[in-house]
Amino acid sequence: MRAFKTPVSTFVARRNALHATIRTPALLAAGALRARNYPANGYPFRASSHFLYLVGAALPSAVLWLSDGKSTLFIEPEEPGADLWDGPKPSFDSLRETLGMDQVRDLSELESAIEAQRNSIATLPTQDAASCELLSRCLGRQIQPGSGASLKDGAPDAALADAMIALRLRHDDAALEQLRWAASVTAQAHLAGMRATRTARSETEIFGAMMGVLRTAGHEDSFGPIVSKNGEVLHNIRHDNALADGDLVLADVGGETPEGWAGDITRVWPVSGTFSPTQRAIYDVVLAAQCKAIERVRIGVRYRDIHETAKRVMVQGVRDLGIFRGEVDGLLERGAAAIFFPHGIGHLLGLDVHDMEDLGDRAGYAAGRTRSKAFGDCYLRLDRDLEPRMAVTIEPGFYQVPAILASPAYTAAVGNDLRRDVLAKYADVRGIRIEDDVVVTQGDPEVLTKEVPKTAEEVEAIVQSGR
Ligand SMILES: [Mn+2]
Repeated sequence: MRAFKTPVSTFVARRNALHATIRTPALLAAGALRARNYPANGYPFRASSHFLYLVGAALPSAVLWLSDGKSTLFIEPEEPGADLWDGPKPSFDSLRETLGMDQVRDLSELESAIEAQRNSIATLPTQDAASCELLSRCLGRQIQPGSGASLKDGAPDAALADAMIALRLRHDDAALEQLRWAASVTAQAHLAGMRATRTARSETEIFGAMMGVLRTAGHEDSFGPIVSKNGEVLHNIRHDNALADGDLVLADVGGETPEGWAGDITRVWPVSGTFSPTQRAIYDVVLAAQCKAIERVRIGVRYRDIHETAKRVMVQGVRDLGIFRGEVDGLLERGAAAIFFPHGIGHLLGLDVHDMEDLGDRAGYAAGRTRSKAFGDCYLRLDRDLEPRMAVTIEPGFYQVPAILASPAYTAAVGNDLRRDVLAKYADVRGIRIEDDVVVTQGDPEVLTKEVPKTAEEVEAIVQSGR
C-alpha cells in the first residue's frame, strides 16, 4: 500500500499560521520517553499531538520555541557512544533543513534562551511528568500533566490552546490525506479480522490478524484496541475469551499513521458467519441510526442534534421490536435512549483519536455550551456546529449492560414501558456498535471508512469467505 508523507512546507505553513494568531511566545514539548520495566527498556515513543502537528517528527524530549515569528527547535544532543545502540542521529543543521526550522539548538541552552520572556510564555502540558517538570522549571510556574482542567479563560495558555484548536479543527489537505490513509489501513484491518474469524478459536487470533495489517502498513494503533465478544463493556481491552458460534465479535480498532493521524472503526460480526434473527434485528436498528446520523453530517448542523437524531432512530427501532411500549417522544423524554445507548454519538478525529481531548472540553464544546447532566448525554464529547474539513466519528450502539438494566436510577422513569419479557428474547445481543470516520464537506459527507462494508449481508459474506 502507498505511504503518504506530509511535505515540510505544510509544517512551516502551520507554524506560520500559529505565529500569526498568538500574541505571546509559546513553548511546546514533544514529551519524554517513559521507562517500561527498567530505564533502558522504554515504551514506544509517541510525541504530543500539538508537537507532531507543528513539527512532524517524533523527537523525544524536544521542545519547540515560537517567538517573534521564529521557530526554534531545542533537542537533546547526541550522547557519546549512543551511536553504538541507536545509530547516528541527524546533525542540527540537517534537522533545521528537513524540518524547515529557523534554528535547531541544544536543549541545555533552552532555559537561558527564553529567560528574558519567561513571564509571558504560553504552553500546553504534555502527558508525562518529566516534560511537565522541564516546562515548570523553564516557566517558573507549576505545569501539570494535561487534562484541560488547568486552562483558565483569559490566561496565555488558554489563548494558545484556542489558537491550536482553531488550526486543528479544520483539517488542511495534508491532514485529510493522512486521515484517509489511516482510515483505509484501518478498514483493511477490519476486513482481515472478519476473514480470520471462522478459523479463530479466540478473540486474540482476530486481534492478531488485525494488528498484523496495521503493522505491515507501518501503522501503530491509535488507542487500546477493543476486540471482544463482550461488546457491552465499552472500553474492554482484553482479548482472551474463547469464541463459539452464536457469539458476536465487536472490534473497535484504529490505525495511526507514522505522522500520528488516527483511524477509528467499529464493526460487529457473527462468529458463525450468520447473525441470529434477534442479533440481526438489533443490528439493523443500530445501522439505521448510524446511516441516518451520517446523512446529517453537514456544514452548520449542530453535532448534538445528530446525537439526538440517532437516539430517536434507536428508540423508535427498539420500540418497533416491542422492547419499549409507548410514544417515541415520551420515551425519549424519560431517558429511554440511554438505557441501551448510554454514550455520545461520536467525537472529533485527528491526530488524537478523541482529537484534542488533552484540552478538556475546550475543543469539543463551542463557547457557551457545556455537558449535559443527563446519563448518556453526559458522555457526548462534541457539541459544535459542524464546519467544513472537520472530521468526526459516528458510532451509535446498543448494549445490554447488566448494571444499567438493574438500576432504578436509569430505568425507573421508563418503568413497565421497558418490556423485560420481550427483551429476554434478545439475550444473545450483548453489544453492537457501528462506527465510521466522516469528514464535513461542502456537499455530501465524505465517509473515510467506507471500504469496510456494514450491511448485515455484506458483513456475513466476508466472514463466511474466510472459512
Ligand atoms: Mn470512536
